[in-house]
Amino acid sequence: EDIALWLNEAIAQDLVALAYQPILDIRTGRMEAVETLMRLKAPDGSSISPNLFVPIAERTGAIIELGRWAVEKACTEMLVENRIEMVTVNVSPIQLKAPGFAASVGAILSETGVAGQRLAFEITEGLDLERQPEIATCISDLRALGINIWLDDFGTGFASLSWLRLIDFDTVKIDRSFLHDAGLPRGKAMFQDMISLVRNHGHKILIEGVETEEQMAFLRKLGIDKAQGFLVGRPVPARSYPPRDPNRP
Ligand code: G
Ligand code: G
Ligand code: NA
Ligand code: MN
Repeated sequence: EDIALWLNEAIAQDLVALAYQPILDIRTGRMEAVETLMRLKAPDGSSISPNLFVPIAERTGAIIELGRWAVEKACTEMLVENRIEMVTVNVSPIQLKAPGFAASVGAILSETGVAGQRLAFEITEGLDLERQPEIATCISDLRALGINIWLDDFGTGFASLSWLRLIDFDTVKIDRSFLHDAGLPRGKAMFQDMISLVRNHGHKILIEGVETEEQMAFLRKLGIDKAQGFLVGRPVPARSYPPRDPNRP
């Protein structure tokens, strides 16, 4: 577990960076926001996927400082610079449970002068929310700062419906596996049922993993609010924004 050791050093050693993937507002055709995605450089120069290092950082607690750093960096390099109106940042439930997280975000907002409304935190359903009251408390503290709260990877966790019932998410991101399965007869019905469920609950809907024009036409027909995926744009560094073609960094 070499990774566990140098995750603590990654910020000081300048081994961590952020990439930003665009989110399209389907109706207006404008880039509504970008999602912040953490990148880690190994000492040998190769890149380590968050799928690998985030679970380790969650176990060791390093995610708390890495996550705080990501919020601050996204604020300074994207929002203060006015490269885009809004950014989303992935936030681990471990961060939401740690004392002082909302306060540390509040401090970043005051130091950078960024309005909380320009941030959305993407939360992945996972933990049993009903047994974790400190998470709901933290979420309401973040809301009091103006921060938008989005549900990420909807449909993959074991507690999807209880999260939807307990927290008033601004936007729900449907996990990309559902769009891919929508190409199959049974998958299509499931996809449309999920859309109805989320929409009837009053949340905006973002579909992830949009890769083809055919999928985008399908989403338009269903009246979906937002899309993200390789068709809209890949994750790229801050300096690629604003893009010359606003829909394609
Ligand atoms: O973009 P990529 O495939 O590398 O992202 C893989 C996974 O890692 C995604 O599920 C994404 O939500 C998650 N992830 C990316 N950046 C962060 C981060 O800063 N914090 C947390 N908790 N998860 C992240
Ligand atoms: O779990 P989360 O949705 O945050 O995952 C983000 C990850 O998904 C990133 O690693 C990103 O590179 C990847 N990703 C983004 N768009 C697409 C896409 O259109 N297709 C596929 N297969 N992966 C994507
Ligand atoms: Na995400
Ligand atoms: Mn996701």
